[in-house]
Amino acid sequence: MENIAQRIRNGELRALARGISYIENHHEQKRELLSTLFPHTGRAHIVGITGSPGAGKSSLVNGLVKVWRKEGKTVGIVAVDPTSPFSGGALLGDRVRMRDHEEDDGVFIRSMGTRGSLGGLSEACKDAIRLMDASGLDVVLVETVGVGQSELDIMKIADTIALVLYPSGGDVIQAFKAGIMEIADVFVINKADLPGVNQLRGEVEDLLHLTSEDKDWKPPILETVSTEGKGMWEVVAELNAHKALLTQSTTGTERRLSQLEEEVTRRIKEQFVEEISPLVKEEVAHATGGDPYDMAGRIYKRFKEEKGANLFK
Ligand SMILES: Nc1nc2c(ncn2[C@@H]2O[C@H](COP(=O)(O)OP(=O)(O)OP(=O)(O)O)[C@@H](O)[C@H]2O)c(=O)[nH]1
Ligand SMILES: [Mg+2]
Repeated sequence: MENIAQRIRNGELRALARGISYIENHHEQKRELLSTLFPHTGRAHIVGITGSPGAGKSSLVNGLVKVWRKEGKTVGIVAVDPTSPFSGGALLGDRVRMRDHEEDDGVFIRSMGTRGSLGGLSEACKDAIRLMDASGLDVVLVETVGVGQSELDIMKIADTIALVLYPSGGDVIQAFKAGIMEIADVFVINKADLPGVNQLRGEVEDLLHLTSEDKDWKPPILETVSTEGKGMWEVVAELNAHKALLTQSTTGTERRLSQLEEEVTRRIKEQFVEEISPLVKEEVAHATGGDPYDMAGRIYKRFKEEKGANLFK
């Protein structure tokens, strides 16, 4: 364990790949590996790239990586596909679009799907990002498809979130409803070579007025043609500027603290649910009546009595 943790810290990509497999397969030493490496995290710039299917996220990622590489930074990419029964095609597509970086050992690419992942994709994803962070990669990009709840969870891991939209994609309202508009730090109108850019910009601006008041960061709206590499430097400049702001201001600390609070709360909940569920099963199976409110109250009371001072031990 010492060995693999040390090798990950040394930036060995093969060790990193193995460590991520430990996470996905719930290897018995997964927890120890994560605890060993946690003190060495917090350095990478974690960037979430989200947007509806086909918006051009992978093409954008490909273009952004080129710029970061020119700046001398190393980059890790997590391509997340929660719709994994069909992921074969999508991930293969990503691989094709990212082949520009195949030979580059300053770029590490990993795809993750829900298939086989027991503890939820966002957990596995977060842990994989931590390993990448600990391995010394400067930027870690997380690409997620769609704008649903699991994407939202995954995005909350990021320091900086970019929402990729495209003309006539019709996804602005959907993103707004899903709560992504509120958490996006940078808006990218990709496929700016297609008609309808100004209309889309207007829609985004209108909705932004509703969500962003008195914040110290005003989310920029940028235009790109990812397939031609247009607008990439500008996007990287804004993402870097956002990171710089997080580092300088208290916003970054607040963000990490609230992320930590959320994560710790969730882990406690998971542990609690695991411990109480046998009791719940038993009570429900033998229930002779009563409503769920009564049952929940009774079970909780019994749980506390039985566990006593040993709660959570
Ligand atoms: N015209 C135009 N097409 C683009 C642009 N960027 C990407 N595309 C095309 O849009 C399609 C989808 O691009 P991807 O980069 O795979 O999009 P994605 O958002 O990663 O797609 P999923 O991962 O499947 O959700 C591809 O056929 C790209 O060639 C662009 O700026 N202009
Ligand atoms: Mg993609």
